[in-house]
Amino acid sequence: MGNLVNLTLDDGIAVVRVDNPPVNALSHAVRAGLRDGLRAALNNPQTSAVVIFCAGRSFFSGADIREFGQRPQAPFLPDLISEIEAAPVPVIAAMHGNALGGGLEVALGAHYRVAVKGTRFGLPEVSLGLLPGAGGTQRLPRLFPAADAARLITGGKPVETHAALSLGLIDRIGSSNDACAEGVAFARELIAAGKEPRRVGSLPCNQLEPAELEAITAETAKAARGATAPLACLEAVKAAMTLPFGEGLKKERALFQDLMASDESKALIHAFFAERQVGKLPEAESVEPRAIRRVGVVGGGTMGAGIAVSALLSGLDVTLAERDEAAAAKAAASVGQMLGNAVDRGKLAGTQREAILAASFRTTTCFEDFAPADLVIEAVFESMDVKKDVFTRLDQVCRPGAILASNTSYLDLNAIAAMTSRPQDVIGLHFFSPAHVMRLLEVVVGAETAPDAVASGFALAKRLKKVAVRAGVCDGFIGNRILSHYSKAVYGMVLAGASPYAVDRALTGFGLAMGPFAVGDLAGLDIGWANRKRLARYRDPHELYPEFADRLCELGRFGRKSGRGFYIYEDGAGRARPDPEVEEIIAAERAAKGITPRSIGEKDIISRYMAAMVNEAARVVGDGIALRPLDVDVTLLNGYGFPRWRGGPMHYADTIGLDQILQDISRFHEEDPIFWQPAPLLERLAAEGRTFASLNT
Ligand code: 3H9
Repeated sequence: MGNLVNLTLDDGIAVVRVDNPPVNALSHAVRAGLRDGLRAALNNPQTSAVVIFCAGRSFFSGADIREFGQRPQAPFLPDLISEIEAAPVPVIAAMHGNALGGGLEVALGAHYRVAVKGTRFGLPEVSLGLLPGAGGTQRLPRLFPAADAARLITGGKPVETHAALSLGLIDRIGSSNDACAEGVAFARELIAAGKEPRRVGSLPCNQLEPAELEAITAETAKAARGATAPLACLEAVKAAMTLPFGEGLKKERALFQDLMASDESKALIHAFFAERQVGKLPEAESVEPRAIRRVGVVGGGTMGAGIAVSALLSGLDVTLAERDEAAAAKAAASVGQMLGNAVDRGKLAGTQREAILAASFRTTTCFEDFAPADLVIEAVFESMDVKKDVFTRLDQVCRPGAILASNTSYLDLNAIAAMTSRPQDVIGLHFFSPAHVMRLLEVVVGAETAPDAVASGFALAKRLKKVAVRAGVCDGFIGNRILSHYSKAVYGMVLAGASPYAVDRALTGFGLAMGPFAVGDLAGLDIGWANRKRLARYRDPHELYPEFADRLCELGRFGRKSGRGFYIYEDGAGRARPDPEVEEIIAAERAAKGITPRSIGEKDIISRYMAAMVNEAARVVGDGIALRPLDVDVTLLNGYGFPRWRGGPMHYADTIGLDQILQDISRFHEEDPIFWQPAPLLERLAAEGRTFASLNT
């Protein structure tokens, strides 16, 4: 049974207890131990029921993802689950924490299911580019209403205990927090009532109406944005409805194996582990983060208010400063409204909103009110002079040891820190708009930032349920620096002949949530315009500078907020329509520059976009701005809409080959030798036959 599984028998009830921290993944050793424990229990004539239970914080969280890609070793999970289902005495899954993926499939193989309050149940395989491959797609629709089963499997989102009970996934919710005791008590009741094993595989499968199937197929395809696993999940569910159970299992297995071999699942598994590794920082490993309870926010615009809301939703106390009473009242109204939206979305109860606003939030016009704060985040206008003034004043009023953070998205953090007498306490906390929604937080580390201030930035991100990435100081840090570069490639393509609409179409086809021109319109074209003006003095005079984006801004076309940008937004519903006037402006610029437009196909658009992104990302890693390639991937996945199923730009580059990226760059170099220069790190790795992943240690 090994040392991870232990078996006890008390008054006819066998308890198979698994203990494989941290999340009870179903590793080879666990599967073998579980099988041996089950067999030993069933071989004992005294056993009248078996309870499967996990120690620690959770029931099984799924197959052991670290074993994927290695040679599979028996016992295989589907066989083990069939053995559980075939047991001649009732088997009860007693659950707490999470019952996910293969873990929930074990529970579906059991005959009865009990869980304590707060347990979450889900089949998240789709988010790893897989489908539930141990009978989940065949058993769930036999227990659950068919549409709910299909959505749970294709969407991968877990359900909570009460929903699980009402949908028929579990038989009861325990009255205590002790899952094992609940399982044993349930087992005793079942025996007393003379209950037999109840095998889900023997139940008839619930069916989807044709209209429901059509609707679910359409919504799944839309949400997939080019990923294949969600539709494969649906195919497996359809097999459950049309084939006998055993045949359905075979179909599920075949689909699972195809997905397991796909680039998509490798990319998604990379993303899963990258998001966990990104928080592992050598510099902050042995230090304790500083306690953060009271937060100050300077500036109540969209960003400041979003930051305040993010902190309030995580139970922090917030004081927000604005320059005068009118601005403070406006900021308070925005915060109230954002919290109201959280109520509408079911994230917060209306009474909680009132309680938060009454007890944990206040505005001020006076920096002295930041005296007790543990952390103050500046989110004022993106101007060095304004930021310097704010930090000079914060330095005077904040208590020693308080962390002073800037939300700057481009500016030099070291110059900001130099305005204080405590540069060791200054960090960048670069939130993404809307700050209470977007998952990414760049923690920018200045030349003198103390390790415990860095650790505090990461601890704060965790509290705010965000993914933090460590970034060094440079113009734009990781994400915006790379964005600035590939934006130039995008503008360059348009100048060379592509229409902005064709570029957006090609890139959404590649899997991006939105094309770059639609994103520009959403963010406001004036932001990029201001940035280009700021950087104008550093521009190479020989560089081919596209002016059409500036022309649009000069015409007051700032994007969605002004009703026109690259697209026209006329109906108020946010629908975007291409605009011939934009094409005329671009055509006029080409003519003035003597450029004969040529056709640039979808494939070429994607190659240029990706080559520019990967090339700058390689410089960002080479310059030490990002610690590892995986930090770039996590940044682009969580802040820039990069398709998760492609794993991030560095993983994508490894997938298609660094040589290929270099060849593309040298092909484009012939057209524009200033812009297309290969990054030294990219050249070195390609020459050594290595991948970006080889640097992800
Ligand atoms: C599957 O089941 C396939 C089957 O259908 C068919 C098979 C034939 N394996 O996230 P955390 C590690 S596919 C290995 O920080 P939390 C994780 O890397 C699987 N390791 O904790 C981290 O390690 P480290 C379907 C795993 O409390 C540590 O555990 N299941 C696994 O924030 C702590 O993780 C899933 O997709 C695993 N399955 O969240 C569930 N899971 O400390 C995936 C975690 O070295 N897991 N680790 O960095 C999760 O969603 C979250 O980890 C969970 C806990 C919600 C469980």
